[in-house]
Amino acid sequence: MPGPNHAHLAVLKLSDPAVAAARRTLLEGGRLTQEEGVRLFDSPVLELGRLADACARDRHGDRVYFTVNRQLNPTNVCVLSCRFCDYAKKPGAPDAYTMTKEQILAHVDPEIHEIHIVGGLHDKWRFDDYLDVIRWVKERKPGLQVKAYTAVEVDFFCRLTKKPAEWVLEELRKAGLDALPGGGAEVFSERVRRELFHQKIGGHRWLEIHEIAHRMGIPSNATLLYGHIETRAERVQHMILLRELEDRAPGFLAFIPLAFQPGATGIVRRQASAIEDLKTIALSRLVFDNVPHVKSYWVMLGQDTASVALNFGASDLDGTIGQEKIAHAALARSPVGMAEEAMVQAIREAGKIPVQRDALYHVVRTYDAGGAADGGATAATAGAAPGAGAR
Ligand code: V47
Ligand code: SF4
Repeated sequence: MPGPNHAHLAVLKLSDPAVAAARRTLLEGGRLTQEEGVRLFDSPVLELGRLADACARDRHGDRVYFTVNRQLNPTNVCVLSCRFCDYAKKPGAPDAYTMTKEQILAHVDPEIHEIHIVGGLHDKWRFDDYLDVIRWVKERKPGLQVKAYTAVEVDFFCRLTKKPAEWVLEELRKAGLDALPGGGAEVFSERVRRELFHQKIGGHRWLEIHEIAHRMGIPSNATLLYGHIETRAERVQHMILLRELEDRAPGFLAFIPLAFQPGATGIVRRQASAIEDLKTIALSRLVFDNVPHVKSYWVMLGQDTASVALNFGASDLDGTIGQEKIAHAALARSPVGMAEEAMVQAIREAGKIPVQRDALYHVVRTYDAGGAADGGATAATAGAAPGAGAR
């Protein structure tokens, strides 16, 4: 992967001394340390955003990526009880569900390029049931890219089968897995884990599973759940641990800060402010000199903040999604899905060029830059060769 040039960074004028110092560090090929990252959180948000936007533009020009995808959550039955999760239900609970094959296949729309599969740790399912979900989806649409099962689920499959992660990942790949999603990472802090998700794997195991996947050639994403009881120092520490993993075993496609939805969890009274969201997105872009994309996940940020974040270092808007369930179980106010035209329009309104991608960032279609807000999607280029991924 070629590193970014510094054309935008080189000409950027900044007035805040700490942000200007960060610019000099990055321009000289240096990296932000934990201490610098934490201090930058106190800098003016617009200065941080200008620096992060210059970094994103040096990598991707004005291109912002999205995909036409569906989220498939085959079951909300989960044997764990993470305090922040309003989605999971106990076996036998009145609102617990497990989809049939027909219900699963109904998510495989002909026009999608990616399916994102994630769900609960079911008390009755065997590993083969989870493999079947991928097999059925792949049989219905062989070209569809499958981003499925978090490291938490992979670890659960290891315990179900008593096999190592390499074996489990190879079976998933044989069934049709193309990439791992970034969920389940939460925040790599033992203090927070003890408080909010003590039954779930910790940071060490999450990082180990993604490292194994990357070494096997399976790319993945990484998330950070923020805006609950974590500190800013824990957020930056989380990013640096991921940056170190990417140095050791490259394979991350995108980093995705997930804004905690308080819902009925009682953990905090309200969601992080839009300023805190934008600072977290900008900081991510500045810390990750080795991960191609920072994703502005509109489902949890809300459409307005997600759109503004495209000028604060984010270069990806995830996808159209369809029926999102996890954030909406926690009362997220964003729509449950977004049409392709609305995605194109949001990207254009941010002054950027919409690019439709598949799960592995191969370009499906580039829309013209002319910001006509009529949603008219005129293809400038289409069907770029596989391998033309925007890494
Ligand atoms: O791991 C659970 C989080 C994650 C809440 O890889 C919550 O492209 C906010 O990881 N408020 C699943 N978040 C979603 C996820 C994801 C989403 C989009 C794209 C990708 C990708 C990955 O959702 C869980 C957990 O961290 N979560 N409850 C909540 N109340
Ligand atoms: Fe289960 Fe995942 Fe919810 Fe935890 S976050 S309770 S593992 S579905």
